[in-house]
Amino acid sequence: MATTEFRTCPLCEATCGLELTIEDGKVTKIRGDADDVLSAGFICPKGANLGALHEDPDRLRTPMLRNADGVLEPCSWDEAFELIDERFKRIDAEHGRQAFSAYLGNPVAHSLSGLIYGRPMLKAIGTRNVFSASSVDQAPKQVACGLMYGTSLSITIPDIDRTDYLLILGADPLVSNGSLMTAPNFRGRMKKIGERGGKVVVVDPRRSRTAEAADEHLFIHPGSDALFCFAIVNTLFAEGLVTPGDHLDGLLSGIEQVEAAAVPFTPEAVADRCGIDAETIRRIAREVAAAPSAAVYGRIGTTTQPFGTLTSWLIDLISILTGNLDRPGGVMFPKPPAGTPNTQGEPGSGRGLKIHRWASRAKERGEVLGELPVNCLADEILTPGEGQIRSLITIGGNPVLSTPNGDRLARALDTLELMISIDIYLNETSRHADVILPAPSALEHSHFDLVFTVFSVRNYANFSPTVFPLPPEMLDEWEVLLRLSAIAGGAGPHADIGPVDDFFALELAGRETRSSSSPVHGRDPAELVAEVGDRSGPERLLDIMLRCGPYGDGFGSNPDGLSLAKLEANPHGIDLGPLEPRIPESLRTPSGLVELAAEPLLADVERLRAELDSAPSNGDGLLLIGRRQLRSNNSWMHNIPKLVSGPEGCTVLVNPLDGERFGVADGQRAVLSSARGSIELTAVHSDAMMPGVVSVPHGWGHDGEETEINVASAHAGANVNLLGDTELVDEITGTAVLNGIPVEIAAAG
Ligand SMILES: Nc1nc2c(c(=O)[nH]1)N[C@H]1C(S)=C(S)[C@@H](COP(=O)(O)OP(=O)(O)OC[C@H]3O[C@@H](n4cnc5c(=O)[nH]c(N)nc54)[C@H](O)[C@@H]3O)O[C@H]1N2
Ligand SMILES: Nc1nc2c(c(=O)[nH]1)N[C@H]1C(S)=C(S)[C@@H](COP(=O)(O)OP(=O)(O)OC[C@H]3O[C@@H](n4cnc5c(=O)[nH]c(N)nc54)[C@H](O)[C@@H]3O)O[C@H]1N2
Ligand code: SF4
Ligand SMILES: [Mo]
Repeated sequence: MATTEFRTCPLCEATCGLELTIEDGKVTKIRGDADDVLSAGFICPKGANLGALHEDPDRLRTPMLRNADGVLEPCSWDEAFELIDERFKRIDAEHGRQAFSAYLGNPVAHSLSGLIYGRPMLKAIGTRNVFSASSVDQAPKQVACGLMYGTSLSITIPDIDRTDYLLILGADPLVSNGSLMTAPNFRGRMKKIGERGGKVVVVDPRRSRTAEAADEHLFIHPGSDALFCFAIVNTLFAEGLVTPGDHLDGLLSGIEQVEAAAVPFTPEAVADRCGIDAETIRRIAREVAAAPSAAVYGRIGTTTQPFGTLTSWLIDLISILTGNLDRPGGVMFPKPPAGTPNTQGEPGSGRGLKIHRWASRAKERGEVLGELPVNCLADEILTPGEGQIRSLITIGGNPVLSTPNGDRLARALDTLELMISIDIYLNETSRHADVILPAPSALEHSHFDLVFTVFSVRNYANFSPTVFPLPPEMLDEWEVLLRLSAIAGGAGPHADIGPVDDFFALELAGRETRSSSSPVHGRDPAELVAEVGDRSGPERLLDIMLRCGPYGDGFGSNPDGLSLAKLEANPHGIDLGPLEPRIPESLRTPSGLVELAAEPLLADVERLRAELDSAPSNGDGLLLIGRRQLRSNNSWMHNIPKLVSGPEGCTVLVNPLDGERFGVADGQRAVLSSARGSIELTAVHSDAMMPGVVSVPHGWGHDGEETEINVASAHAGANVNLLGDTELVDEITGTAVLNGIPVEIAAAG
């Protein structure tokens, strides 16, 4: 008999609602859930293959342990945890806690278990050597926004459903389905901007799918967005177009410093470096200022470049100076149901974002967001001396493919005394582990988007219960993380995790009851924990967060409010309305103001100014940029036959003029090389590329060696990150430069 289940897709930030048809314990059909409060039936090819991912025969279903011959083979959970415990103790005794490290990959952001139990595990280990995908991704945006608004999750989100003007830099949401902007069916939402008489402009060195659908597209030289944005800011001041709006009266600090800093960046001064003429830059500035409402949005093309943090800052400055911060149609702060640092505590009581509180040992790269940039991980492992990293745990990460110079990192991983991977595959990274702990399939655990409700264009809440029961031989990811926490805490490999979990629940409830702004202030934490009943694990903690959150039932004080039970009764989610103005209530800077000219940002402006006097980074040569592909998910999902056999492959897109210039024909095999390495792949001529720029997607290069991803290995592609350079970073955050890498191209053979 067929049954229907509703579930949020955990694969990307769009968080689409899916309708699953289940027959005889198998998913026989997946389509978009037409009643989903946010996605209203939208789905992409990846979401439609969630069943295939569940069924994938290569997906790990037992732990794996490296045997005496160095080969990974299946083992029991006890054997896995016993080995970890033994090595953990040995490394700890000999070298202390700073010898341990962790890499948290992209899927952690989509995992309730990972989000709730990952950090406590890191705390139990007690190392500062924490790395994550943030430093090959959005850390610059989080730092820029954190310095301006007070917390690393104070990210402004374009209110695209009401805006009259959307300026997009370095993002291709029609393919990526949006990032730091949860907005399923971006194409539909974008079309409505036009129907309202609005305009969409895309700034990108490639005429992306989004640029194709926009009203206007401007080619820009890779890495020059900070200059372009500064020239817009310069124009706004020069032409008297700075009007932040009455609603921000008395709430902005540093506007004079911004004006002074912008002086050298006239449209004329930046035009050549950007490849955009001065008059066009002025026109865009005037259009943004004149639009009834406007939102400026930048994504991966603007963060993973040498001035990622400055670009992110300038993008917000344009919105602020044109009166578009915190008002409908501009950029706004969502109010997520489980709360965030900017819904908790008293406004005006913020401590602000601190950065560079410590530095990595070997490369001396500064801490941001409590982490170190993954760019220095290999050096921190390979450089001998006090504090050398000797152990790594990866959680849902494949840094060998996703980070620059992954080949060197791979060699470093083989020198570790203990490497653990929590993953669903034996792949390019996990093959270096001593122990692989399998995570269940997405359909074998419940789901709630703690992170993406913070970045959504509409406030909403949606909970997905488990579709298939966890197989008896499996542990859930939170149980694995708790077992590892117990080992790090000295409780050994067989610890009963129940009491530890109870302790977490009590601790969370206690934080609420102690907080003067919480609806449960002053109550007994044990009473709250008792009230959430016999739930355990992340669901129990989620229930507490929801009930104490901004829409919560407050454990009785607001009886119609949210609880997990209420979400369970609403399988298509609950709409919590459009974004609403949240300033000053959301600000957590020490001053209680929006800090337009935070010191670390201003300090980096001189480096940008020096760009005006220097030659472009690769003269007449080529610059390499990346792109997303509809049927890929970073470095994985290439093992799903229906996705990988589609029309997209791992190719280098080259402007026909460059093809001719360098003797590389359309469809020909080409060698692409940088100062760090070279790869061979098929060249495709495309006038969508700006001349002088080539594009290669990341996440490929499945060489098949000692991995068990057989479909992916048959569609290997090349690893573009072999061309990356761990020395090329955004100075403030240490985030890797993935866009704008100097390269050469030649016909292969
Ligand atoms: N050149 C270049 N490099 C890039 C980028 C780029 O634009 N250009 N983009 C960067 C960005 S934005 C990001 S976010 C990173 C992503 O890079 P990573 O953080 O490495 O993440 P993924 O590549 O998504 O790899 C995810 C890993 O998690 C495993 N996995 C999948 N589902 C689960 C699960 O439910 N549980 C667990 N435990 N594991 C799971 C997969 O098998 C895979 O090994 O790549 C970055 N690398
Ligand atoms: N299908 C699919 N969806 C995904 C992913 C995936 O792998 N596949 N990955 C997910 C992840 S982890 C993330 S972080 C998001 C990323 O989401 P997006 O940022 O929307 O992803 P991209 O398609 O890489 O878009 C980046 C754009 O920046 C452009 N670009 C490159 N360099 C520059 C530059 O210097 N200046 C400007 N202005 N533009 C530049 C590129 O040409 C490209 O069009 O996507 C998510 N969604
Ligand atoms: S757009 Fe993202 S969330 Fe929606 S179905 Fe596709 S992968 Fe899933
Ligand atoms: Mo990402």
